[in-house]
Amino acid sequence: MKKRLLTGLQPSGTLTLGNFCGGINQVYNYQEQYDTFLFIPDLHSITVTQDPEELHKKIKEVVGLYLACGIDAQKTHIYIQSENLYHANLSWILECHAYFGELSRMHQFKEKSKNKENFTCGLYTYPILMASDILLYDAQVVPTGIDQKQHVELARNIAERFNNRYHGNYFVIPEPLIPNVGAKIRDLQNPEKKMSKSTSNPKSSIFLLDEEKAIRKKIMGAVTDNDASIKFDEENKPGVSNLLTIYSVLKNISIDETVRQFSGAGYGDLKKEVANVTIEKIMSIQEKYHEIMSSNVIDDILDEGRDYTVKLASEKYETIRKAVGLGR
Ligand code: AQP
Repeated sequence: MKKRLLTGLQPSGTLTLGNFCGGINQVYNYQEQYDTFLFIPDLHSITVTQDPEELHKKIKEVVGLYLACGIDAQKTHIYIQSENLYHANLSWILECHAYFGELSRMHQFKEKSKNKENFTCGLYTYPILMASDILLYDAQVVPTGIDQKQHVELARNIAERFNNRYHGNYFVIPEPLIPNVGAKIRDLQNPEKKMSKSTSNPKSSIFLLDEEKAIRKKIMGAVTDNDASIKFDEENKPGVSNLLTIYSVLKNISIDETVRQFSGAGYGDLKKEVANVTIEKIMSIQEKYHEIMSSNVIDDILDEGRDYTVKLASEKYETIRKAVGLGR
């Protein structure tokens, strides 16, 4: 039997090149090998304020982009988190088995709540909902960028704690699957940070629905350094290393090979080539995306995904509910 793999990308904005490299591209590469679950974590996206109409649109946009990036709905279960009530139900039970202290250590929460007077409780408990998403389906493998690794570790801790407390193998212990290259695509304007879809500076991120001209402009304007030598050194040369990483992922070649290809070149040449491969990739995604969005396939795929996963989730939830002693 194939191992089960699960991941999702929030509809909190248009997906970025970072989401592609750390998320969708991995699912694309693994969808033959694993029993694959790819969902739209819409409940996660309301941990920060969203415009309801915009969110509604983004949910289908994300599905369209999954398919346009090569995710095959015949092999992958694609579904919307909020259409399956068991995600939030199990999340509550897990919340009662997670500790305030461990949640307070989550980097993403610290980052997203920094300098804010007010943030939601959902932003704080987000990793427990993520644990629920994973544990509900006994997922063994969770492909993710480096930013979400800590959340998968929390899911493991909660699962182990639960299994020990109730003396059984109730939950499978999941493993994060981090790509060797592309686990952290960096912000083009501030390469210390990761690229994000909800950035306040559109020059920082390449969006999968950006126009060709905008992509070229953003890459040509990417922050590098004054050293003028093309080397892969994430600590001292994060901007240049980021461009090399993007090239390496999109060309599907190693970092060493990428560095070799650019030996003796200047930053301008590197940026031009990175812009070319990025445009080529994104334009081909967009061509498929527009075809998909003008067809009627999305609703059928989502209905099928919902029906399949609700059945699985209900069985798991019943087992967990009984283990805890809830209900009659
Ligand atoms: N910059 C990145 N480099 C590599 N992988 C990344 N991921 C996100 N950013 C990068 C991976 O994409 C998947 C989906 O992430 P998400 O949408 O659930 O949430 P996120 O990690 O919070 O992504 P964003 O783009 O930064 O969204 P916002 O701005 O809404 O917070 C995950 O596998 C993640 O690791």
